[in-house]
Amino acid sequence: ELAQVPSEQKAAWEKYTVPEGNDVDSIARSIVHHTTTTLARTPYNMDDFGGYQATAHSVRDKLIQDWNETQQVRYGWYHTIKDPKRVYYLSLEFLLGRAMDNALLARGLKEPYTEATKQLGFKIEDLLEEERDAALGNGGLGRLAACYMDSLATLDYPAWGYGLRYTYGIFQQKIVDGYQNEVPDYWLTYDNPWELPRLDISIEVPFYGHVSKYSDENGRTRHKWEAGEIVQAVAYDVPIPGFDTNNTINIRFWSSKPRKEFDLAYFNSGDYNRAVEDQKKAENITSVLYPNDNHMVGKELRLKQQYFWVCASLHDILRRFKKTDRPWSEFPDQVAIQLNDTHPTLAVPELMRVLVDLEGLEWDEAWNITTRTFGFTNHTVLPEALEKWSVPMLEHLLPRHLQIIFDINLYFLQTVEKSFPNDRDLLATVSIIEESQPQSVRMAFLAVIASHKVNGVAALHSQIIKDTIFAPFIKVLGPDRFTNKTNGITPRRWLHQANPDLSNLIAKKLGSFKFLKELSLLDGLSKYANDAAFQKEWMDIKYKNKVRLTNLIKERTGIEVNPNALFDIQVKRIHEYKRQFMNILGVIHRYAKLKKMNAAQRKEVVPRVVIFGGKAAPGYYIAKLVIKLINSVGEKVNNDKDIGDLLKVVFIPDYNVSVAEVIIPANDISQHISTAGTEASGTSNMKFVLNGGLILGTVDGANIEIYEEIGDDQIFLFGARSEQVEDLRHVQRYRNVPMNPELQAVIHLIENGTFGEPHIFQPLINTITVGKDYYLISVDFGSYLESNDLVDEAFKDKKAWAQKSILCTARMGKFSSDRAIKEYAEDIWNIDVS
Ligand code: GFP
Ligand code: GFP
Repeated sequence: ELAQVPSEQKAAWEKYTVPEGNDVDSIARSIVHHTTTTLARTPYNMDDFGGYQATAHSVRDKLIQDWNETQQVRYGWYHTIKDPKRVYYLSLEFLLGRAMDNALLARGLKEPYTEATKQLGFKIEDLLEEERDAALGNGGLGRLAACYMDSLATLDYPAWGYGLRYTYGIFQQKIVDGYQNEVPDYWLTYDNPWELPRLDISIEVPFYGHVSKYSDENGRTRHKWEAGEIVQAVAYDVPIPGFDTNNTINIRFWSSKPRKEFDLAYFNSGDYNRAVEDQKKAENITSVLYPNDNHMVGKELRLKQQYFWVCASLHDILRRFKKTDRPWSEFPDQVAIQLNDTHPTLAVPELMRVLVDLEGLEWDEAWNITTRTFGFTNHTVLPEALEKWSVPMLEHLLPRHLQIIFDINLYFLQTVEKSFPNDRDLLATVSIIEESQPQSVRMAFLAVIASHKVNGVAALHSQIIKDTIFAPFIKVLGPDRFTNKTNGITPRRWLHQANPDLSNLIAKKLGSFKFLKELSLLDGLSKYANDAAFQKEWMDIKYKNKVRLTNLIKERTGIEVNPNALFDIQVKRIHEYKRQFMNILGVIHRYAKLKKMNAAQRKEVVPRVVIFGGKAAPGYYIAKLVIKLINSVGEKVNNDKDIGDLLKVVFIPDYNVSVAEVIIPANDISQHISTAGTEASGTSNMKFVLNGGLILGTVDGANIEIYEEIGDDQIFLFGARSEQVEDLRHVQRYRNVPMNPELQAVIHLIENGTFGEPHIFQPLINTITVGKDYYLISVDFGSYLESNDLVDEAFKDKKAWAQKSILCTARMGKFSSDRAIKEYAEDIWNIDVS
């Protein structure tokens, strides 16, 4: 219970609340103060890391002040003027990257901090480099969550994120002998200044045990879950500053801790070791982020993570709601909860359990509240990614939740039966329970049934989910439940922070930095696209960014590349559906072609640097072979003196958010070449184009909407269309279609040992041999090569290319995450800005 400060002491509180200044002197003072107190160091034993830490603590102080202001004065219920409806974004991944530069830019404090640190003998760029990425995510889904938090804060929405504080983030990737090795990412080695431990906020999370029935005073049958194990969830808050506003929102990350009380049974029986063991087991729950991208693992520990997180988050939300004494029926008017993928779907039975078992509501009322509260975002249609939990495992870990899921299913199927009598097949197709051996729970179906809105992440993807995985639900629930929310990215990090020179140039041209909060203003650049002087300024910055990447490549791989070459980039998780394999096969084709050319022909060639980056899931054998192949091809090509700068192949190790910030601004072209219909959206495509790059891509995900905005002179689209894919697969499979001859020739080069021991790559080659090729590389290879030639041709015309580059940036207004978040706020969450 928080008490108001009595009026006598209020004066004292006010007197001693002296806000710190934002001038250089005050900033330098606070850095020195943190050096000598927080770090207990002195100028005599300082280094860049210490400088970073002290500066970070100084910035953190400012964020906390804004955080308090936002949470307590603006939204905090007891001080407040308003008690607005809030949105809670539940995401098992938040790929935040570094915080310091972001915070400085958000608060407009980069300049005084640069000066203050300079006076103390540091270079701010060096200090920023000392920060370790917060890498609590795999790829697109986690980075999307981070962009959305940035927009929610910037647009002044009352929002919170809830996640898990993994002790180990996504592994660090080392390349040894061309192969990926994984190193654990123990990112909390040093103190993390960007989180506020709130050890007082802790929630008990039950597991296992059994359910008993009893009659309440009204003679109603009620259920009581008696847990077999209880783990403590402790809160760590990470402030998320809005850009050019003091609004600072929060992500609450939960960490598992042993319960405060020892298990008395063990203690009394004198089994001290056993008691300690159990305590340690509790800490395991949040120790590691599962490194599987688009692949479901049926491990009990993963299920435990999900429930642990959902239970703690929901109880925190419910506690906050209960402070106002509103009736339960108003819960959905105060609270919107977004399920980021199916990972948090256990929140559905958990809310039902609280409302029915603990609060004594009738089932129907509880269900009504539940469905009005939740929204669900689907991010993939890949079957191997769709979560299904085995019924026996659920029953063991969460016996009451399983009962509730069965009841939800029963009532749902009853309503379906009423509307569609005698349609047994329909009942089986929409059932939450899959009649597999053992039975399993289809989490996506549960999420669809329990949410008032279900959305995909790009127009094509939202259509595909309606046509395929959720098609029967259109019939049963009606089309209105389904909607599209095309993804977006924050221009603050992906333009202003990653590409400061370009951001400054744009501001100079447009007269202000307003475009960073209203991205469609970029359109104002279009009229200069043809202006020779502006083109020069624009391309000079591109060149500078390419030099910056050239240095990073040299430093991380030892490879020297020429910044005048065309930089062709594909960075993302390594996955068969994303077809990095096709890219490297295309590179081999290019190499073979170059080798056959005479000197005169080579003169006409556009030199190209093909850049890859991305992690493969540790158990994903084929994806890891793709990495090996890229490195083997690079080894051969890069050392071929005869070819020189005409072609270079680079694999940048340990791709992460901060590396992306260097890579993306340096692109001339980026590749987004998934088999049509497999990449739900993609978001890096948006980042590359925003930074003045063209796209080489398939007619998939958000590529299509980018094409609609930037026009076909700025994008090279190729390949099969999604509506053809199924037929093509069938044909490939059963008709013995011969492999594309150019592809055949490339495979031959691998098999004859041009790139080292061929047997290593056999399993990879087998994935595309006749009768297989699920991702249709052979089908698309011809048009892929043609598009690559078109790219070369276009790049030769420097002036036209500069114009295209400017138009790319100018036309990206739609892809701001601000636009996406406003759509969610209006159509799904029904929340207002504060
Ligand atoms: C409470 C108070 C807030 C305070 C936070 C700190 O919020 O003013 O900033 O605790 O955790 F109301 P709730 O989490 O209870 O909303
Ligand atoms: C998934 C999808 C992407 C999509 C993101 C964000 O990404 O197409 O852009 O979610 O919606 F596959 P990953 O988490 O799998 O990278």
